[in-house]
Amino acid sequence: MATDATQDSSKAGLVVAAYGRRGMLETTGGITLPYVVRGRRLQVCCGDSVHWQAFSANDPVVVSGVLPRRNELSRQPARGSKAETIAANISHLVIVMAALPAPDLFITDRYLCAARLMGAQAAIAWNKADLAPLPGAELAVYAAIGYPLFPVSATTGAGLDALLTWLGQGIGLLAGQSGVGKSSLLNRLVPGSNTATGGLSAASDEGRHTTTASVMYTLASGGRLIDTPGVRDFVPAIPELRDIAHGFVEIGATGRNCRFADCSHLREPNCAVNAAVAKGRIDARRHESYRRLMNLAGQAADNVY
Ligand SMILES: Nc1nc2c(ncn2[C@@H]2O[C@H](COP(=O)(O)OP(=O)(O)OP(=O)(O)O)[C@@H](O)[C@H]2O)c(=O)[nH]1
Ligand SMILES: [Mg+2]
Ligand SMILES: [Zn+2]
Repeated sequence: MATDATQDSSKAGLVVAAYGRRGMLETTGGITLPYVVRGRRLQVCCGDSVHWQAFSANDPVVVSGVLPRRNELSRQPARGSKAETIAANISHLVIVMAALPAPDLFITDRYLCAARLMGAQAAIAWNKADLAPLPGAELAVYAAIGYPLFPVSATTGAGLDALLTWLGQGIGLLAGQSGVGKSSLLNRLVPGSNTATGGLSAASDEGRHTTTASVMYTLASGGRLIDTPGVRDFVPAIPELRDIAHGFVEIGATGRNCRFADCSHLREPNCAVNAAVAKGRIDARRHESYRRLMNLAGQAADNVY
């Protein structure tokens, strides 16, 4: 909250990188400055709009307030742990996938769920298309429920114009498994950004977790793009279990026809969602994905509260 009494003399800024109490912000004039957060209570993350003041030319500027967030992407790291905010004020979430590391569609579903619940547009970028073409059959379910699929290559640059057009002037965020090429895409889209990239582990074909913090860059279009650390798993922080159904667009829509208004679409009688799964109108794996997330989020809630 921007409640600081000194806020009148403070200036506006945009957090482009946050490392705990410190980070980098961009002034309204487009200058990037190091900052430190005042006080213990203020939580600052990449994408936050903040108030800041300069007290001495040699010290980092001091962030004294955070404007209300339009939304935030948060994850539930482990049972009983507090949710971790990855970034705030996101308009477009790009889930990056590739043939290697092997895609985990459950992770994709959970990012899509998080995006929908936070009110961000979402799309899938199939990277490394130079190595393996977009698996149309496997990903058809996503096109069918309305998500754009962009085959791209950070190596050749193929497909990036379409992705850039979709991103527009918003604040985009690259999410996905470690090693799918998020930082490589960022480097290709923002020449000179020199973000570190890493190979895959020879033993496991998994990423090496090269990126360790979310960092925002500016695209030539003026839009923004945030590179995030890759994940091995992703469980969105969703306080209300009943919201999860609305994060799965086809389940939320079909669920309006269930017999019980508070139907969880798991085992209730006269569940329109279960009927649609039985008829093949809702993808059974997506429904399984929904069921698993309900279980995981339920366990997390049991442990936190
Ligand atoms: N052939 C090919 N290789 C790519 C492409 N994009 C990335 N790579 C390779 O994939 C590996 C991982 O790339 P990164 O950009 O570090 O992946 P990341 O998603 O940022 O990984 P984390 O930071 O660990 O989450 C590197 O060896 C890249 O060279 C691509 O389009 N084609
Ligand atoms: Mg990276
Ligand atoms: Zn139902």
